[in-house]
Amino acid sequence: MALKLACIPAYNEEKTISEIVKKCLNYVDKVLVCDDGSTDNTAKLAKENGAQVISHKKNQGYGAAIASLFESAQNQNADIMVTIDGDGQHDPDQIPVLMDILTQHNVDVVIGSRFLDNQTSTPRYRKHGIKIITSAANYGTNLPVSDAQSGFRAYSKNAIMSIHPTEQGMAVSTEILLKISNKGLSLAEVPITVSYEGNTSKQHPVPHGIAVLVNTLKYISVKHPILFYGFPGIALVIIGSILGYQFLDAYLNRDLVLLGSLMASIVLFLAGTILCMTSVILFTMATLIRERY
Ligand SMILES: Nc1nc2c(ncn2[C@@H]2O[C@H](COP(=O)(O)OP(=O)(O)O)[C@@H](O)[C@H]2O)c(=O)[nH]1
Ligand SMILES: [Mg+2]
Repeated sequence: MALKLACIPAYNEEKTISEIVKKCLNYVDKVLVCDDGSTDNTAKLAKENGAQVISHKKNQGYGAAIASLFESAQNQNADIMVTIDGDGQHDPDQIPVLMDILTQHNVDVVIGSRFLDNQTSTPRYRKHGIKIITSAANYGTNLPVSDAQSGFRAYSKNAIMSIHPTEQGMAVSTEILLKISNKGLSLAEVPITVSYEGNTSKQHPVPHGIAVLVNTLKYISVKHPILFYGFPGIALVIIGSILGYQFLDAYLNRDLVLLGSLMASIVLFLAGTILCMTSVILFTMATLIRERY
């Protein structure tokens, strides 16, 4: 029989975890909760309500929790894994919607999106932030998803076995998308609702959004090193050369020492060269890694 798991990353979610575990058990064989170093009763309540609990001694972040859940699903040889947040923002009653698409249409990953159908009124600042991160992720992965930051996802056995996340923070959502793209796994999105009532976030959205965006760019820059490092590097080398020429011209023809131009020229030339070398190294590494896997 196919083993269906619901996997919940949870950090201090004692208010909501019991209800979510109970509801998830209506749709899956087993619920795994990754208690990510909670200092409240999350682990105890999750166990009491029938979940298997994986505990991190210290808080490590959403991505680390997702990685532990993937590892456990792999060890248990799970056939389907649904990840769902522990703070009550996602509705476990929508688990069958994701699982049905997975099994009936034979896709590897189904993402629950809050922006398809617009059933959810996401706060404006959040919506814009998520859209920017999603555009960056789409650019890097070539996957046209509408909600790259959704934690409500379903994975097939093939996806469970081939994805090994490493990113500790929220950018793990982008990292997984990149792995889906690199491994040629199939992907679908379905509309879901997300509740924004009560305390739905552990971090302030602005620094949090910026951190996720920077990390997302990190993944994409590795995939497109020439664009991210090579072209800016060449531009800096050219500007540095122009300034160097200016300095030499003034020195040789007008007996002027343009110290500013000389300094700027050296700095830009060096920075440009470093960027160009970075792009070549990353490009070579990315090619080697692609060949290996
Ligand atoms: N922020 C955060 N969430 C974690 C962590 N570890 C596990 N989680 C869980 O990941 C889910 C999503 O986190 P949340 O802060 O609600 O993210 P947001 O709703 O996207 O702003 C929740 O179920 C958290 O309990 C962690 O270290 N930080
Ligand atoms: Mg939340």
